[in-house]
Amino acid sequence: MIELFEFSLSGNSYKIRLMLSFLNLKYESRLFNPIDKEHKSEKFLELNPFGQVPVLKDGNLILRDSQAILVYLARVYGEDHWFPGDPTKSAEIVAWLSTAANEVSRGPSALRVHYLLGRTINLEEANQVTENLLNLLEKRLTSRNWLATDELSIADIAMYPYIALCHQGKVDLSEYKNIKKWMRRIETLPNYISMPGIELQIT
Ligand SMILES: N[C@@H](CCC(=O)N[C@@H](CS)C(=O)NCC(=O)O)C(=O)O
Repeated sequence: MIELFEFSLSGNSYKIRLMLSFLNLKYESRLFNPIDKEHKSEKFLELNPFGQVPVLKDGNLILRDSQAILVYLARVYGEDHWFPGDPTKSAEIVAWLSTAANEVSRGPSALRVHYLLGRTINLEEANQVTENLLNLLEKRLTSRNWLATDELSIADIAMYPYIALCHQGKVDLSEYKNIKKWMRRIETLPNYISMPGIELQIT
């Protein structure tokens, strides 16, 4: 049995929900409310000493970190396009997983937490990182459908949530036409699921 420890409004948790849905995998959600601090309990720290969601349990295996979980799900349950064995393609995908953990986290994700939850951040830096990231994505998506390879991969899943939630961090995507088309491409895939806060490009 697969179990997912998650928050409903966590973009990193949503990445995994989305991937599980695309892979048509059944799982049991262990939904925490961040206010209850269950993710800091002794019991949960045994699963993830960082005290963060998401955590995935698959039988006896316990995995933390949304990027690592995406790799695992792709390799164990997914077709090759999700995380190809080809060294060049997989390296390109890992570069985007790193971007999701670094620039996305320091940029759009930080802005969202600031405006939604009032967390103190370096606003100037977060806005600068976000602007650089969006310009780079917009340029990259000029002549390609997917971020890392010619096919949908876990790079797209890792990057999508916090870009789709950008407006919650007061970032306007209306001028980023290629990014919007890429989001629409993801949102029209079979088994796509949304999360609270996402404004679909479909309409
Ligand atoms: N690199 C981790 C980051 C996980 C993370 O930041 N999780 C947030 C929710 S999106 C969390 O659990 N925050 C609670 C805390 O840090 O105390 C991942 O990608 O899974």
